[in-house]
Amino acid sequence: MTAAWQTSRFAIDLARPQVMGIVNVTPDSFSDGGAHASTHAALRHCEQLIEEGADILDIGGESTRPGSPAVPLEEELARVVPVVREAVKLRVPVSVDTYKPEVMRAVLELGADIINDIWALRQPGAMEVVSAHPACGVCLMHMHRDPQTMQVAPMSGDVVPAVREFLELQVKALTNRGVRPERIVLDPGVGFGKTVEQNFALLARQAELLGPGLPLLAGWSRKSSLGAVTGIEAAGERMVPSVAAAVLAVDKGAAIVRVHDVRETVAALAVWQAMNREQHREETRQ
Ligand code: YH5
Repeated sequence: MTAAWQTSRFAIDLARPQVMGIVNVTPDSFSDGGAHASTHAALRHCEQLIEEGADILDIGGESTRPGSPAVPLEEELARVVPVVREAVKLRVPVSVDTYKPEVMRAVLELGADIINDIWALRQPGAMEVVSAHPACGVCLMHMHRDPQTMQVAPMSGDVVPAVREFLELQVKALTNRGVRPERIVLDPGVGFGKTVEQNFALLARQAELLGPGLPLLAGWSRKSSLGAVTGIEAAGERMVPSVAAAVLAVDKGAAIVRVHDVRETVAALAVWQAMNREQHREETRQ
């Protein structure tokens, strides 16, 4: 018996760690040249990540960094829809990083497999869109406050039970609407309104989040907590700490890691798997 994540078209095998590759469709990451150029660049990036070993693509039209402005609906649709329309023709599951119900509806219509929502379906109408779909997968992430204010006043107290209880509530709300738990994955939301120490507490005690029995997704890639503990200020230079965090998250029970650096993460996880296989062999010996 091995777990799988049920999504629109794929039952994603969680017997080995899955690597979700990040695809940003934003004018700043794929400079000028207009909408067509950024679509083309994003699709090239999708193909590259698949070649590097990505198991899932995560396409997003809003770069959700602390303090970054929200993207208007029409702009997000214009960025994401043309990319998803083509990305679903590639051979891996397509996740879309959005919290807007209109974007969710549009991409599910195009055949997207997973809705990845930093708001955990708290925006009005989002629960309805996901529960109206017969099979799409969903990632529910914990976020304290909102992207504009989350780092102004981070969480206080013991974050681990708070994150767990929040996620449990969202799961209950969704399953009450008829969504099977096999479709749901949980995410502690690294960096979303937490201090550096709180983010690492969520890593150290990640096992406490496995209580609800749902798979965990962890997104440490390039985040500022990794900058804080390494002194690496440029996000683009945080590949090594990002890979380290991905391996640690998997070792602490994460089923999926969301990363920028797919090739390096896949290689690092091959080492973890070689160890893990032997650990299981040892455990089943009497
Ligand atoms: C996540 O953790 N994060 S968008 C700030 C950075 C680097 C990266 C420079 N969507 C997550 O990737 N979805 C985002 O510092 C997400 N889990 C899930 N499920 C933010 C991001 C980033 C922010």
